[in-house]
Amino acid sequence: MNNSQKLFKFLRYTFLSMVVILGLVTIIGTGGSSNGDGSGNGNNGNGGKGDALTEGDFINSLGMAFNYIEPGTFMMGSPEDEPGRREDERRQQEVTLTQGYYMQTTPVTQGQWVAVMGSNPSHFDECGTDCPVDSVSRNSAEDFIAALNDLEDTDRYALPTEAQWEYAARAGSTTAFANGEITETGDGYDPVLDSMGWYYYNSQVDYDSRWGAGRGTHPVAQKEPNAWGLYDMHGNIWEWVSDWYDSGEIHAVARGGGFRSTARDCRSGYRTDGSPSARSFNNGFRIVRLPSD
Ligand SMILES: [Ca+2]
Repeated sequence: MNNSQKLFKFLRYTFLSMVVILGLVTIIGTGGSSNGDGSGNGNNGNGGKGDALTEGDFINSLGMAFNYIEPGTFMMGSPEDEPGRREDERRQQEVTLTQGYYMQTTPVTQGQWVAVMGSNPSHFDECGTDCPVDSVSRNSAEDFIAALNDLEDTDRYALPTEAQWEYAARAGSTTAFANGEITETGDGYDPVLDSMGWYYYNSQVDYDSRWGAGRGTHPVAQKEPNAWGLYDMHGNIWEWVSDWYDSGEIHAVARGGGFRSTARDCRSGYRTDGSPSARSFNNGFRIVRLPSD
């Protein structure tokens, strides 16, 4: 064995040791969390936000956090008598998800987008790297997912289906919001939503939003998570899902409401639509990772 072979062997050994060490750190780092309470301490000041962005049942190579959502059955859509319900919402129906999946705990952030795509399309770039990426069309969200799949040499990342999104948003609840009923159907203060989401009433910002009324997006995971440890499902940024709004494949569905939505449009059952090529500062997304077969 010559010197360069020795050096190669040494480097390989060092590298493998580091992999083992990193693996142990990863196991220790996530061993304490489980579905539902993995992010339960995520709301106590500066430490909270960092935890929410780095803790979950699955952490990918970029540090994106996901919680495992078990298979199950739920009532999709809102009941006819839910206050604030709109006519274009679908009739309530029982939906069974036969396969579990990993749901990203927050919307895709500007920092995560830049790490994959190289530049930041966001209107609210002054909000910062932990704010949701905005001004992404559904088509460009698909481009991000394709690039992330390439990056990790997998095909398991996808947009959530509309059913996957709503099942995760409800987190076992049957009320308008994951943690209770809606009480404000105008443009005022809704105390239940206020605890979980940024919406028209509470979304004023300190940075220059370059938009009327001084409202904009906020860093993710500052409000309370739902029972399954998911943040910002209600409000902050509308989230593209993979479904089409109608059978014509013209308009794509977005869910959850955003920083300029009134409370009624942030309900778990509400759906809106847009052209899949349209970029709007209202729209972002989060992703799922499908488990191996
Ligand atoms: Ca949202």
